Order: sequence, then C-alpha cells, then structure tokens
Amino acid sequence: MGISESGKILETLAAGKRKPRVIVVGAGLSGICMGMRLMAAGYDDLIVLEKADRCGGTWHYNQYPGLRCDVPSHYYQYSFEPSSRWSHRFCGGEEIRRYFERMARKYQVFERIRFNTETRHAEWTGGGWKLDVATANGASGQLECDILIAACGILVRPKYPDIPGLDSFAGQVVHSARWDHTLELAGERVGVIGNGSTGIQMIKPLTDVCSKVISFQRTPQWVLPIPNRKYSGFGHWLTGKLPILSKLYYNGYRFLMEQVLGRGIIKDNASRRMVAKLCRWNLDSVKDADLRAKLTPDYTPMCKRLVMSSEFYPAIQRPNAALVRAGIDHVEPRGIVTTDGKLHELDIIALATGFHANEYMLPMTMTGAHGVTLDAAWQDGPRGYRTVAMPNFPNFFMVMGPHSPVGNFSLASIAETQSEYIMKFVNLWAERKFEQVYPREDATLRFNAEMLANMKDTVWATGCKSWYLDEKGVPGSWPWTATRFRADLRDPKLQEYVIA
Ligand code: N01
Repeated sequence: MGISESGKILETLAAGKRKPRVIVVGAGLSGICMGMRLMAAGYDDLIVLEKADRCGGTWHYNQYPGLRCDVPSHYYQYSFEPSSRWSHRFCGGEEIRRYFERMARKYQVFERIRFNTETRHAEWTGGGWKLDVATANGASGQLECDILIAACGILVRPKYPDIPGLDSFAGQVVHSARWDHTLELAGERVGVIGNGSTGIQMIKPLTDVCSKVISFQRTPQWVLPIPNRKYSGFGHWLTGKLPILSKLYYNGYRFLMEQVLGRGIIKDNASRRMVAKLCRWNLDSVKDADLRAKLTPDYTPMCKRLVMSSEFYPAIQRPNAALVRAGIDHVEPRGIVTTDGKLHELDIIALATGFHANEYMLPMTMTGAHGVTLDAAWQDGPRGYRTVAMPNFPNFFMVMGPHSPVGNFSLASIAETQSEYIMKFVNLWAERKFEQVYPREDATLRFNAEMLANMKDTVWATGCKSWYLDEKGVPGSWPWTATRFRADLRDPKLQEYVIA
C-alpha cells in the first residue's frame, strides 16, 4: 500500500478491514504528509488539528524578510509529488507553504484540518485517546481517536532573549518567527540580534531598503556560498514535459545533502574537510581584514547549522551595514548599548534569536498507559524509539519526533519515511492484528544508548553551542546515515514492541 509516483492511490481500504479514527496534531509538512498517506490508503476518518489559521507550520509562522529554505526545493518536496514549477533553487517561504497547502488540498486533507484549534492534553483511555482541545475563540471540547499522531515540528516556540531593558525600547521589537507585516522598513535603522540561518538571511534584504543595518553577532557562523539560481520559464516547461528531470533534480540534491554533507556531519571525512575549505574560501572573499577576523568562527564548520548564502558577505560589506561583536549590555529607549559602552541608535530591533528547539508536542500534556505522563517520560529530555514512538504511549506515533535526522536531511524526505512506517501500524490495526501497540522500554533504552555512543563522532560534538545539543550538551539528532535511517524504518521490528 502507498502512493504511486504520480500520487495515485495504489490500494484502497480492503474489504473486512476496520477503519481507525485517526487524529494528527499539526498541519505542517509532516502532518500533511501523514494525512496524505492516510487519505491515499482510504483512512478518511481523519482529523488534523492545527493551532494556526493556515497550514504550513514553519512556513506559516516564519515570514521575515528574505526567508528562504536552505534545502534545494527540488529535494524539499514529497518525492511522489514533484513540482516542475519551483521558481528558484532555494525558494521563498510562501512559495513553499503554498506547495504544502496544495498537497493538502489535492489529497482532501485540507478539509479535515481544524484550524485555530490547539491540542492541550491527550489521555490514553485504555482503548483509545481522548483529547482536550481549545479553539482560538475560547471554546473547548473533547475528541476521541484510535490512533494519535503528533506532527508538531521542532522549531516552533520563538526564543526571546533575556536582555535588560528590551521592554523599554522606544522603537519596535519583532521576532523573526512572528514578523509584523505592518512594519515600515524603508529608511529605518535596524538592529538584528542573532546570526544563525535566520539572522544572516535577513541582512541582504534589509540592507536593500533600510538606512542602516547592524548585525549583533555573539558567535560567528561558517557560511557556504551556494548561489540561488532562478529557474527559467523554459526550465519549468521542460521539467513539466520530462518528469525524469524532476527525478534527476531530486536524486541529485538528495545525494549531495545525504551522501556528501550528511556523511561529513556524522564522521570526520573528506566531505567535512571539503566543506571547511569552501567556507574558508568564501570567508576570504571579505576584503577588510578586521571585518574578516570578526566573521571568523573558532569551531568546525557544520558544528552549528551550516548557513547557505552567497549574499551575506557582500551585504555585510555594504556601506549601510555594520557588524558588532561586542556583547549586548542592555537596551535603552534609543537603542542597544554594548559592553564597550557604545549606544547603537535604532528604530527597529529584529530578534533572530532562534527557538526553544526540540520541544516536539510540548506544551501539550499527555498521559499514556499505566498513568505515565509525558513529563515523566521526558524528565531527562525528549527520548523516543527510532524517532517515531514512545514506551507506554499506545497507538501513538510521531512524525519528526526526537532524534529525527533534522540536522542532516530534507524534512520532507524524513516525513515520508516516518509516515510510511507509521502506516504499517495503521494497517495492522485495521487488520485487527492488535488493539494497542507501543515500543518496549528495553528496546528504546538500547536504541538511545546506541545513538548516544555514536554521537561522539558527529560534528555537533566537536565543541560549539547549537540547538542540536540539549541542555546537557548532548546532541539529539540522528547520528547515522540516511541509508540507515530508511533501513531502520523500513519494516517494524515487532519483537521490539509490546503488542496487545
Ligand atoms: O536560530 P539559531 P535561527 N544575545 O538558534 C543568537 C532553521 N532555519 O532562527 O550562536 C545575543 O540557529 C545566537 O547566538 P549564539 C535552521 O535549521 C532555516 O537562525 O548562541 N545573541 C545565534 O546567533 C536553523 O538552524 C532557514 O552565540 C543571541 C542566533 O541568535 C534553525 O532554523 C532559515 C541571544 C540564533 O540562531 C534556527 O535558525 C532560518 C542573546 N541573548 C532558519 N540569544 C533556512 O532554511 C540567541 N542569540 C535558510
């Protein structure tokens, strides 16, 4: 069972199978992918709960100037639903969001999404899940299902820095993930705090229109220069006529991300060294020695998420751009005061300070079998079984759950693999092979121990601070190859599950 290359249903629900009531929490690319698979297989007793008023997840919440995906669009899409019309190699946020919404509509997932509806609590009743939900207009209610799937994303809750005096700023303060579109940028003096992928992406478009742009940089970033090629009308026509081209694009970029960059992340190898050389070469393009020194990181490239940009270095060298390395002491009504005592007068402060990463379905609370709560299960940090399930949480699955390879590969591809795996359990339930299923505690502990043991070789563990590491400094992302990820999730190892 599955979705064919053309997105057609290969097998509908066979006679005699029961149809589960499924609830998916989240209508981002993961929840939509899960919904598409369920609908394609005929499991249409489906509700998707989405707390926002649009689908798209990340691509709905993030709308800051210059927002683009750092994974090529031909690979940041579902392999079974290739688009021939991507405008650029790295497309903008709204174009990506529209693609996922189009997919939700095509597979009739869209009409099953309950927007403005937040899942507050999920309780295992012994025979299924009961959910407490609340809507944006203050109403609350309960829903029940046989199978619950969390697809809540990983970088969701914006992190606001604890900077003294930030509230006293006379201008506007805006977080990248909650951009205010009424903000007039033309001619303004903007300070950008943070220079991860987000902060760096903003600099060029801001310098296009603002009178002054200051990047407040606590830790420099390595930047890999990949030009953002625009695809021509002829290119669209040709890719539309020859679907093999889409496939070639997809496989080519997948190879590059997974087998070149991805392998360099998990082992110190030739691609790690090649990336380091390319980043160094890119940095050397900065003419001013003082600026270059300020932009030079002291850690291994890819330890923090590698920034892909051929625009940042040219933009930060523009006359209306400046880079400040001195720490931020406090904010006062006129602007930011750095630890060297200097006041940087500003009209707008843009916070590109990232997210409370790896919270998954939190702050939703859950109580699974034997009264085990999510808080208790995750008291030492989010832990899961092979990224998709948790002991004591029956008939519960996650897309993009803990330890997913979010640092290495395209999230669309990860969602495909995980949702296909989850479908195997949905089918088994439909075939009455079980009433409840969850991974065994010992299998989960073994998986986590093996994963941690492999973390020491990854680039994340080479001495930097990033959202890939948890509060104890332990990396939480998949430390193996994409090939292993797909092999691990090809067929459920039912002996590693409690089945009743
Ligand atoms: O967030 P980040 P992000 N004072 O956590 C700084 C994806 N993404 O939104 O490094 C001063 O990476 C912090 O400094 P430091 C992508 O996966 C993708 O940029 O901790 N500075 C850092 O510079 C990415 O990895 C795309 O010293 C403070 C920055 O804020 C992930 O999202 C685009 C501070 C946070 O960087 C997150 O990226 C955008 C403080 N108090 C995002 N607190 C693309 O696809 C934090 N910082 C291109």
